[in-house]
Amino acid sequence: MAAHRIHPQSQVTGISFLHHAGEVPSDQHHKRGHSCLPTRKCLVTSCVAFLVLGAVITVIAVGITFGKPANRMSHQCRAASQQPGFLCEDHTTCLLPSLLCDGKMDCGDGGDESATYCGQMPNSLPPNLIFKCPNQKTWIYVDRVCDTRNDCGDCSDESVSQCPSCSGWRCDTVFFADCACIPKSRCRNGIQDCADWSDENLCD
Ligand SMILES: [Ca+2]
Ligand SMILES: [Ca+2]
Repeated sequence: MAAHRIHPQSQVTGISFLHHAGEVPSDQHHKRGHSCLPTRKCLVTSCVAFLVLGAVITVIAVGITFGKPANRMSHQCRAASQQPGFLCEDHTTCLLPSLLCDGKMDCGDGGDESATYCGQMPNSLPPNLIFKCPNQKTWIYVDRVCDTRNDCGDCSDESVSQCPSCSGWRCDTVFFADCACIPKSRCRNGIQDCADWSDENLCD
C-alpha cells in the first residue's frame, strides 16, 4: 500500500516549481510577448531584410573578386597579321586574341590570364576580340574567323559573306571541321576533302 500512496504535498511542490522557474501559462506569455510575432508582416519584413543583406554581401564579394573594373579598351593593339590583338602591360607584347585565358601566361605579368579578363567570359573579354556566332549560343576569338576551320559549329565564322576571299581552295567539303574553303596544303595530299574530289583533281 505504501508504494501507491500519493503525497499531496509533492503535487503542490511541483506547481510551485514551475512558477519559480519563471515559466508562465501560455496566455500570459503571449501578453508579455516578443516585439515581432510570427505574423505575415513579420515574415515579409524578415525576408526583405535577408534579401538586402544577401545583395550587399554579393556586391562586396564581386568587388573583392574582380577588383576595380579594368579599362579593357586600353589594351588594344594590332597583331602581326594586322588583326586586333591584346596589348600586355609592358606596352610592347601584342598577343593574338586566342592567347587570352588559354591557361598559359603569355604576358610577362600573366595579365592575359587574370580574373579581370577571364572571370566572366565572354563578357569580361575586350569586346573587339570576340566574335559572337550568329546563333548567339557560342562565341569565338576573332582570330578564329576566316581561318578555314569550323569554330562556330555551323560555319558562320567561315561563311562566304564573312570571308569573301579564300586563301586555299573553295569547295563543298566533307569533314565537319571544314567549311567551304580548305588550305592549299590539303590539295593533292591523297585524302578527299571536297565532295567532288576537286581538291585531288583540280587544285594545284
Ligand atoms: Ca595565355
Ligand atoms: Ca574558323
